[in-house]
Amino acid sequence: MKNILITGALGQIGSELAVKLRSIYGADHVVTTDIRKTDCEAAESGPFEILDVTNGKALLATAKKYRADTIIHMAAVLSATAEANPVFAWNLNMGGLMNALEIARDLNCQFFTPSSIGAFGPTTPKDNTPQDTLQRPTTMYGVNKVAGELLADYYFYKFGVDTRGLRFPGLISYVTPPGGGTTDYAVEIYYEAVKHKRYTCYIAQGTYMDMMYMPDALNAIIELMEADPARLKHRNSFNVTAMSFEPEEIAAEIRKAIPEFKLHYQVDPDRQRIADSWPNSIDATAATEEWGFTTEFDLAKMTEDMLQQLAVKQS
Ligand code: AKB
Repeated sequence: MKNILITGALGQIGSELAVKLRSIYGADHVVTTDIRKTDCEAAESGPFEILDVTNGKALLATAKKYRADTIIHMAAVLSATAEANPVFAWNLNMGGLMNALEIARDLNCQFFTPSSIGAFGPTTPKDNTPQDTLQRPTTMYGVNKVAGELLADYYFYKFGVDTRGLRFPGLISYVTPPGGGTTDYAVEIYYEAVKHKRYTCYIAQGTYMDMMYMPDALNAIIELMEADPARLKHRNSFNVTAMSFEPEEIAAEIRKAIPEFKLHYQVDPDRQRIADSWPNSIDATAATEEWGFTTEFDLAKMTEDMLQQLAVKQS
């Protein structure tokens, strides 16, 4: 990775990844792009271009302009937004991915794009979900993710493009909030705990989903991209996770610092349906064996850091 182009770079993952990559590879070697500009470090700390990934010509021109040898393709909508707008999601998530893969092929770029626990469905084994298993998702987001995994593998087998990917769980961060996801409650709960000492959760009590703290997710992307290709039996995409919990467990952890914190429920049937179709917990053994995946943050350590950082941010 010498000259890196990130699409959707001002979103939840991209905005932090860009800053970290610039600190490693140099500010001028990471160009951030997004459909619109917002005031944030990822847009200000190095080159930034407005870019709609469904415009393949514009994407190619930007990749050429910055002599990209690596494309990190983040531009996509998340599960709840995709479910509300399935045609829009298909066009953006698949159209953008196809354009980005074609340019990676054309310019001989290494390529990363995230998949998700959303690539699994109700018929997938629910607990300790294996790396290689049944994937019949019942959401548009899941359909996009499975198709994206297959497409990225196809570009590797057919054209030799060095495609790599991770199946991310819910990602938790105090920097850029997520939007339109099913796991977003696990971020909102911290903001509300610090601000109002209470939270009304749209996901039902007892619903387990995998989660990971953003610093671990960023390390995982960089480690996978730097991994020796000879060790990779899989490419698109590796199961990765740091923890699995249900809302009461995160609330109990928050109460260690904010004892008066109250958790109520007002379940959103649409997002609950999505959550119910996903695994309770996934198995990341393949990632550990093939490129040394590890995590630093469990629920306790993440909660301590989130509450401290948000207290400063919201003061
Ligand atoms: C979502 O909830 O849609 C995402 C994901 C797990 O892919 N956070």
